[in-house]
Amino acid sequence: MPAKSNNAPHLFQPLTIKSITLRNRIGVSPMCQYSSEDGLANDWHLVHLGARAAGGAGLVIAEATAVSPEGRITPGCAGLWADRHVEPLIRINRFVRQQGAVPGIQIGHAGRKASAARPWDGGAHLEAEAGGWPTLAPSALAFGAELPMVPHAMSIADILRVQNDFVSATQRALLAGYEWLELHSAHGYLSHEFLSPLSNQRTDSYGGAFENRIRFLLETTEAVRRVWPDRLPLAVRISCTDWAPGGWDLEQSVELARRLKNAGVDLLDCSSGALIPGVKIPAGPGFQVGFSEHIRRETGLATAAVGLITDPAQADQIVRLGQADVVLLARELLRDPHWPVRAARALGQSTADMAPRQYSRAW
Ligand code: 531
Repeated sequence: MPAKSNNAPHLFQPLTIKSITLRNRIGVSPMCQYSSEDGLANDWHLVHLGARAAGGAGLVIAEATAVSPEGRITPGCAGLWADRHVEPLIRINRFVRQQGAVPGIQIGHAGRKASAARPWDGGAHLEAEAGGWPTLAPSALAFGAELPMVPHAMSIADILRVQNDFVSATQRALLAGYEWLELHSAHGYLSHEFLSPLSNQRTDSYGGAFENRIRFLLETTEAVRRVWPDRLPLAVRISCTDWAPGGWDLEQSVELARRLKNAGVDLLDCSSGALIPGVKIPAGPGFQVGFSEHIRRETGLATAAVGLITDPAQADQIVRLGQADVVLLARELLRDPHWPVRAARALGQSTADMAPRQYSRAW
């Protein structure tokens, strides 16, 4: 494909994956709000996600949502471990769709990084008396000094239970009206902990060789794909590198992407890092885009680029050059929910299908 031809897709070209069409290539990256009680969504989530849907994003992905109570990062994290979580999400997703965006959700399990205080309460591991709980991980290795709790090394029964939790959460996500599902296998949470030799020192079939370390994610993906309808996109977020010697890296990510593609994954969301503390990350504008570009080129799998994407021309170029199919913005969309409309104007594109008519006098 001639990546630089004038017909190349750009930021405001729709994207169809399976039966779902995004009105543009701009997605709201999943961002923890730490604002749930007992995992339930509330008015904060309606306003946070709704505002960004009204702001013109094509895809709005709800925050990392725990598949089990012990899989929450903090006591304020969202959850889908019980049927009662579904109803408030239905309302939010209806609103997101009414604004022309596709509602998505990221589901995950925080592994050894679970049971922490909310960031504004310091983010440290919680003692039991402060509402903390025992954590689970592939191996009994703590994250580090700032999250020192040693997790319980998962038994095979634990692994099967968590995989079943992913399946049940997927079924609830469907009932809640989500049209895009992302499995969280990045940022040092449970599934990433299985992938990386730095956190996975198991000697059974879930540790050691590459084939074994990817087993948890591949089996989970296959099980989820069986209940998540074929017509709906399934994405996986990975950390493409641990930025650490002896850790997970881009070469393994490429091979994993091939396996995930065969397992029915439609898009790989390419992030990096957060498995271990104290790592030097060369963060700068679009610093993870190269991972997305490489994996997309090597595997033919659709990708999303994320990380310090803030500028309309930069975002447009990522899509135009074939470095990613979708750009996911996080903090920039916190600063300005209307960034997509602003970007369209900056790039001389129509805002017709983006700016809400209630706000039309503003543009
Ligand atoms: C930290 C983070 C952001 C981007 C790259 C690496 C790490 N985030 C990760 C979030 C939780 C809040 C902190 C999740 O992935 C759930």
